[in-house]
Amino acid sequence: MFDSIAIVGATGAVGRLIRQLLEERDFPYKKITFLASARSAGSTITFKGEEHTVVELKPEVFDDIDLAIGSTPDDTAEQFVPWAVERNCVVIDESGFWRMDPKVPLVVPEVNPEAVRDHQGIISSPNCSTTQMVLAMKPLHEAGKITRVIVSTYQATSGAGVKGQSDLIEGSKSFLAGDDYKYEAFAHPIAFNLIPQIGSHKEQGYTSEEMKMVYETQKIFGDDSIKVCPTCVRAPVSNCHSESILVETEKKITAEQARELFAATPGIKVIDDLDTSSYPMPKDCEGSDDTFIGRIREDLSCDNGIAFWCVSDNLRKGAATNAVQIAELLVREAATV
Ligand code: A2P
Ligand code: 11C
Repeated sequence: MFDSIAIVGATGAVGRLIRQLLEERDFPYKKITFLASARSAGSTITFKGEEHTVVELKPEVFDDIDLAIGSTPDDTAEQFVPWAVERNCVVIDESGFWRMDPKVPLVVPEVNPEAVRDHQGIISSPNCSTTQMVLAMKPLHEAGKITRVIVSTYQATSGAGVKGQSDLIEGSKSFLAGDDYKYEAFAHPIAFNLIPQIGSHKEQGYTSEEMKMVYETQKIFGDDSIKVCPTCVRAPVSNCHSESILVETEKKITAEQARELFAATPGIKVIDDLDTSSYPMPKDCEGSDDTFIGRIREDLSCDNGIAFWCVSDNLRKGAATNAVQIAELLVREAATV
């Protein structure tokens, strides 16, 4: 039990969802503080029927906070996390800044809950495109040991924040009206288009988003021998990332076995009947904390391959839900010590 908790970045899109989830899931605490930049300090947030004033993020605010859940830009997380940890406040951080630090566990509670036990004050939550993929990989890895993954993503514009959303909506309206539109979040029009680049050029022709999928996956499974070949694509979809995933395993897994393994995994729902055109689609998965899997089939090009389609709400399980689940895991761990 943490007496005093805080949301850092409480005014943001993910911060708003974290608030909603803490309320929905009745997360235990005695005091809650909402932190954001000087821009929003002094504004009010209504939470559980009470008005709270947003407080500016500064080192001293962590003097009496035990647990902070942060969803801020990377440079803000780089700065505030040490302020909190120095004051014995545990931080669950959504940003990309701390994820690959060897001292920081990177956790998806259904996949590697044991990793939180070694934390030294900071626990990171993975990138949204990694989280849904590792959750889907987990039962297949346990059953057949995954050696290789080929993944192509179809990522929603909400992954690029509020500006990504307005680019999709306003860009689409302008496209249909034949007007010009100046895109802010994307280098190319996203309306009626696909953009095969998310993030900057990182290494060997792969983007930063793609390399997150490689390194974060290996860290979460504690296994650098898992080879991941990603292609990340921005799609004109408002919310929910979709992924076409092909995994190769040491031990053969049939499509039927894979279907059963997925169905038995907490956090996964299977929708898979091609004859009735039943499969997960972003429009149906929005607002759910689950990760949805369909189109499960054996690879025609190699002996031990399983191909499937995976959709998840990138703002929920991809961000806010995973962070709140890590907080719940910490509470359960503390109760068993
Ligand atoms: P603010 O609303 O005051 O800018 P989003 O990803 O939806 O843009 O949200 C980012 C969150 O991180 C917001 O709550 C934002 O607060 C917060 N944030 C951004 N920059 C800073 C900063 N320099 N210090 C504190 N909070 C920040
Ligand atoms: C996107 N996945 O869809 C990104 C957003 O490392 O947490 C989240 C980036 C991150 O653009």
